[in-house]
Amino acid sequence: MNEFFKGISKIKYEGKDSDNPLAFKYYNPDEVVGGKTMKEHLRFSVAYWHTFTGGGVDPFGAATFQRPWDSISDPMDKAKARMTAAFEFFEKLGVEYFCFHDRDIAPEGDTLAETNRNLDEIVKLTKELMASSGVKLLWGTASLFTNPRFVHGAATSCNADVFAYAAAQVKKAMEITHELNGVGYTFWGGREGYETLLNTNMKLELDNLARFLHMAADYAKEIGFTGQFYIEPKPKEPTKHQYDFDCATVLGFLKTYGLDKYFKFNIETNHATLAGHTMQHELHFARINGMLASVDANQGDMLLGWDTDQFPTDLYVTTLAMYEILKNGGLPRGGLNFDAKPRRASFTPEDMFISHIVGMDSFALGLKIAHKMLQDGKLEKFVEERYSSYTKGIGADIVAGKVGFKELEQYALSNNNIKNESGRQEALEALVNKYILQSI
Ligand code: XLS
Ligand code: NI
Ligand code: NI
Repeated sequence: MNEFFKGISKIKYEGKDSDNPLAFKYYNPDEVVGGKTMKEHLRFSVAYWHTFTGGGVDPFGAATFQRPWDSISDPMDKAKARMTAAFEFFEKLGVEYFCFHDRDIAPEGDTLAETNRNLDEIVKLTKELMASSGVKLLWGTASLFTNPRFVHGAATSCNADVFAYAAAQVKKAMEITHELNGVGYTFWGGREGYETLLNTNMKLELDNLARFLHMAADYAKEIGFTGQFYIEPKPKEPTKHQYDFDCATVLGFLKTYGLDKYFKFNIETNHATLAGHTMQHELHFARINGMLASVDANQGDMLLGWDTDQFPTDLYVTTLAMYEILKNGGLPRGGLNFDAKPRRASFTPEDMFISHIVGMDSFALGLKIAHKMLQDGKLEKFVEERYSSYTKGIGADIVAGKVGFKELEQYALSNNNIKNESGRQEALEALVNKYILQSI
């Protein structure tokens, strides 16, 4: 078979002293951490759109990425070459999962019927490549944002014909995800939001979004798709006000419309920071509400206000992310999907590998550090003690629902000596630094 990534062989674990950019320094797939292998914990996935479809365009310039399939001009031949190359990439990198949008993997035709035929042809090839490689689909999704028909949104478009088209597209994307045995299906509300209330019926748009998601849940049941449905929150870009702002907003929406039983979250680091949250905040909020299922593992640039989708390299972030993920019991119904792209100037095929390797190493190290933190239990113990007033006396009565305002007033009137303890933030930050530094 034609080799696309010539000169790059299977990426190996060489340990932390290796200088080889094409080797893992920390990610050792079969190494056991807390009873599970790293591979089982981390469930890495490659994002098809960034790694195989995207070319490195930005608002000021054309594609820069040099890819082995660049010279192929027929769109279907190119799509097939990309898919074949993708599996060579997955296998060489040692990643077990991938994710795609319908339009990443197959080109649009002149009609929806032709587009669906293109998709079927590529899905057939994908299925064969999955069978021979053992690589699995983490999730599928539909691009309801690239084509100009989605200029006013998809499920929240003012145009009912667009709503219908989007439904047909998601129906098909769910069918192919089901056929490829996807662990889940993602709903990222690409253009579900608005620019100005001067032209927007927000109530109808939100009601329609809920109607659309109910239809999706009904259809999943009809075709027997039991994979996890994820919603991926994002606060802005492309629209100014995206409806799925952050986990808390989306949970409120899901509960309002009786949808919370069908969905969990796919949380993206760069979206968390765009919403003014840390990634740990979003993961923690989702976890305590039983909604944490999957992660789009990337990072943003704190000086820029858009989704830069960089590979995750910040150990502080990966450590605290893995801390939440371990406390969640892992991501059994999801994974760590690198929704990330190399910088535009990192345009060689080697950069595709190097960027994933760095991301995988950063999460492997984060896993080891977080595991140590949890084993020692010092942070958890501190938090437990900080709230110990609720385990006895009046605190225990509050938690048990035994007292109301009258009893609490009585208590407060006779308690003239309130004493608070230090929150010790800096000491705890020093502790996290110590765990990180000792593990490197
Ligand atoms: C865009 C989103 C997108 C989703 C899948 O910002 O992250 O890539 O992950 O539609
Ligand atoms: Ni994403
Ligand atoms: Ni994103």
